[in-house]
Amino acid sequence: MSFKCGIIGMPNVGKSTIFNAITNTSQAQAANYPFCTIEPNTGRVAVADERLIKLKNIASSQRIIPCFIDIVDIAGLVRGASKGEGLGNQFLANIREVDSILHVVRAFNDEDVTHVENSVDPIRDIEIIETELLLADLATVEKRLLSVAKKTKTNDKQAILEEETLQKILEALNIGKMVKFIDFTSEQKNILSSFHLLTVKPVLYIANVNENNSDKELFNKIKNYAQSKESKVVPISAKLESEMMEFDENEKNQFLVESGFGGTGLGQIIINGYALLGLITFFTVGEQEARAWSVAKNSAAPVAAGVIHSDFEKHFIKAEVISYEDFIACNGLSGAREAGKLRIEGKDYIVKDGDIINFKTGA
Ligand SMILES: Nc1nc2c(ncn2[C@@H]2O[C@H](COP(=O)(O)OP(=O)(O)OP(=O)(O)O)[C@@H](O)[C@H]2O)c(=O)[nH]1
Ligand SMILES: [Mg+2]
Repeated sequence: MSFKCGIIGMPNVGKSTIFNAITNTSQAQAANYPFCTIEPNTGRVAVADERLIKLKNIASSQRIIPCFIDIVDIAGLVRGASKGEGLGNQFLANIREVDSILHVVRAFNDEDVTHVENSVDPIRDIEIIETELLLADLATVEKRLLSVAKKTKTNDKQAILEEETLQKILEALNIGKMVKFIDFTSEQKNILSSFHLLTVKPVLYIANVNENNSDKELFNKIKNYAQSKESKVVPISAKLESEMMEFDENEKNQFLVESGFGGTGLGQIIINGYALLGLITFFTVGEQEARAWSVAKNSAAPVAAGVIHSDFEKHFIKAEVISYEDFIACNGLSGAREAGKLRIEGKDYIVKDGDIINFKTGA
């Protein structure tokens, strides 16, 4: 199972350039005119995790298999998209399909690069996009309320819960509050995904900054905004990264650090994106492979087993668990077992980041 991150933003702000840089391809056409991208581009990136190398070495596994994230480069969005302006509806349908959003915001000055609003103003740009997402959700909720009203007349319990949840969402959207900031009951939370809303998705902001990341004024505006939305911003220079396609990962990283960045754009997105999505990593380690898997934080052991194979969740019996630290300290499985660090856990066990797990299933 891999997670899908959608790249969104205003037209011509560098989304496809960033997509190419982080997927290390030239797959997406990037050009200096708005709406260059129409059909979404998709690429898959491996999540680098140094722990995998150590696990492979200790267990003498033949190979490493990292987790993967799918990146989708989506068409640009303008004012009125929720009413069909620009590539409106098509764009919104592409966003519905992703698990989380990478919102690219222009934070570089270059008179040669067209801005559809004719000036560089990151907060205005963010607000245009987020307003369109809110309006799209509003339309979805209003439509759904009309269809559920027919069922509530018959006192259908599920329909009543749905209507009550939709009303709560409607009130929030009407005051400009995104769905992810609403306090839902667990019953309401359970039906939320069936509405396919947009403002429920986690957003990580990407500031497309100039080549030496020196213009802190524009960047800090985005940083403050991101903080106010309980999110984060990663600075990336699309231009600089797109000029380093020939570099290997280490060279790229070193060059970017020297240029005033925290590392490669992809590295920064993964570090910040994982936390934002509430994802953790667990491992399976054997002679054949040392492999990383992603699961949502606070997942019980059977859910984690289900990530490996959907049948494993149903037929879960128990999990043999060693923490990453214990596995390293005891030099592997047998050492950990001898030291009493291998735990047998049942279906209520909450998987921790770094756990090395061997699932026993009846499947
Ligand atoms: N100076 C400068 N130009 C950039 C930067 N990033 C992108 N550009 C240029 O901006 C133009 C648009 O880039 P794209 O990556 O196609 O932008 P996009 O957001 O995918 O555009 P649409 O698909 O049309 O929405 C291209 O000419 C890029 O070379 C940057 O960091 N600095
Ligand atoms: Mg594009």
